[in-house]
Amino acid sequence: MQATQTLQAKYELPAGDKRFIGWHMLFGLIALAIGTLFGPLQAFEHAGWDLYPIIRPLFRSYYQGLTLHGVLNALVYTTFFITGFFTLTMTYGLQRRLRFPVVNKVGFWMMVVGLVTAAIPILLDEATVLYTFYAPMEANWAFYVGLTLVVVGSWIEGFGFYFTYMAWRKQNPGIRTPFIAFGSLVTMVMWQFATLGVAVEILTMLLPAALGLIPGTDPQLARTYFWFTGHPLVYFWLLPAYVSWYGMLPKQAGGKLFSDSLARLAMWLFLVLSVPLGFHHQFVDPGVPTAWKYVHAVLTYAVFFPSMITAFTVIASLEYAGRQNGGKGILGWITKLHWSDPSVAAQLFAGILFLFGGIGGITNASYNINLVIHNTVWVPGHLHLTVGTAVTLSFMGITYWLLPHITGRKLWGRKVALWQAWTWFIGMIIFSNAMHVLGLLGAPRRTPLAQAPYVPAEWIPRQIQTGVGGAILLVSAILYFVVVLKTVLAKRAAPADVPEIPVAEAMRDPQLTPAWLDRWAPWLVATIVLIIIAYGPQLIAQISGMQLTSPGMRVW
Ligand code: HAS
Ligand code: CU
Repeated sequence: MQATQTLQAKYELPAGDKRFIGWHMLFGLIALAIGTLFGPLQAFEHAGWDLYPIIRPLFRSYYQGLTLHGVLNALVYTTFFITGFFTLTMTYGLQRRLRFPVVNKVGFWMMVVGLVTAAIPILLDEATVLYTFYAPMEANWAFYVGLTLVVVGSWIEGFGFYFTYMAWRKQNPGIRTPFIAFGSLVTMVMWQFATLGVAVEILTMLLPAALGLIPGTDPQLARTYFWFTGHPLVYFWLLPAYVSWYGMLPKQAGGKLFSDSLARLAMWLFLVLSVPLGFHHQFVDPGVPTAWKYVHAVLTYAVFFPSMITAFTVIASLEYAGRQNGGKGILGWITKLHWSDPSVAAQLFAGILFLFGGIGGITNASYNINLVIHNTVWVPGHLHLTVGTAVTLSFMGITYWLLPHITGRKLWGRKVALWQAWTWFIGMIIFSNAMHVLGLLGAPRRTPLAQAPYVPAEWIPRQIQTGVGGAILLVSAILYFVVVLKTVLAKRAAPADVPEIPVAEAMRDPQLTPAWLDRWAPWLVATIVLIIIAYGPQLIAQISGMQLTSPGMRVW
């Protein structure tokens, strides 16, 4: 392993690979820029400052805006960013080029075609079905074709990573897979299992219905297919951030990865446990028997553990870093964590807010409490701490070294970038706190509250708080894009000013990590068996009772 680590220092990403990663970032960040704009519009609407009438000639409704927000941010930005980031972690981690670059290119351009195909009907208000596109709402067929192409494109990029890994493995028998590549592979494999649900949903039901080939859909079965994918989707977003928190952030903070074994164990547990939990999104669905909801609730508590392992291991790594930097006392090390580095600060804030997002997640997973918060504004409060902060703010932090690295520039405006991280943190605390409380007070999610006739007085201060949080987040988003644009449009910098790719060394030689933590077969078998146990009987029952009788609806 020592040999690979020295190599790591020497390997330089070839210019072509940097460009290819850059293309991913370009599309991902354009999606984020457009998608994010609609967030504040929603928040302002809740506060009673409805700007939708002003943009009406372009965007017809709150729901069209909400669809753009969810699809572009949660589905498109994430997928492009993640496949691009993994191109870096795979090749730099394994110290080699992609085995078949053409495979990854085909996958990437298929995602681009898919993005355009799905975006057109959304922009034309022909697919205002939100990012969960529940049946029997029916979008224009092109929306489903586009999403399918994005998913299949991401699979193909995944295959490109597997070929690369297999080629590396052949040349490096017995060597532990370098962690950042390992984590990326596990994430992609998990994603391929996970997306089978939505693939079946679209190809057997939504698309044929939209094309008029079948009379209608079965909404209950469609929801089951959707959440088969929809829950693990959240770990597809989260695990790349974990790859960075375990494998990169400790180095940036001045330390080492506390335990390579625990990091790998957490990743394997996510592979095994991410998929078989989808019914925790369907606790109120009458067509799912209570016993199966119970099974999925228990498994949801199980997937809490790898995140607890992560909290422990990442914080231990950070504590080590803080002490290396001269921190003393029980908490003194926290102040020594390179807070002035915007990439570090962004990821630390992301982790801190994720502690609260995780508590909310466990609240959601508790069946009887879920009945209180389900379909209320609490849920978007939760998802903005998780995907909206733990993931997005981490990805923003990552771009603060990644974009300069791949473009050969110096990060423009470190102070501005630092302000960006702080404003996201503060704005999100205000925003998500308001959303959580509003949810407990009974405010429904996905509702233009300013137009609702039933709003009690006690909601109003929280609605205004939502708007204030949204305004701060808008400022933060603008700062982010200013930093990004100023950085990539600047002149090339001297090599010494261009950030390196941070890869954290483990405290103990990874070769000492037990071999079973670097072996695929048992984990793949466990994953498949658990999915069959948790979903098999219900899928058989729901498919054999399927009734394609709900005609497609256009509710917008
Ligand atoms: Fe969730 C709904 C349960 C995690 C996203 N979730 C959602 C929705 C989204 C979402 C988008 O059981 C809405 C879907 C929709 O539109 O309907 N969620 C959970 C549970 C977890 C969880 C149990 N969710 C996530 C993550 C997401 C995400 C991660 C995105 C990335 N969620 C639910 C449930 C629902 C739900 C129900 C359905 C609600 C309903 O009724 O509709 C767990 O995985 C959480 C575990 C997390 C932890 C936290 C560990 C903390 C760490 C931070 C360490 C700190 C550091 C900083 C590094 C245990 C790792 C240190 C800093 C220093 C300065 C020292
Ligand atoms: Cu979930």
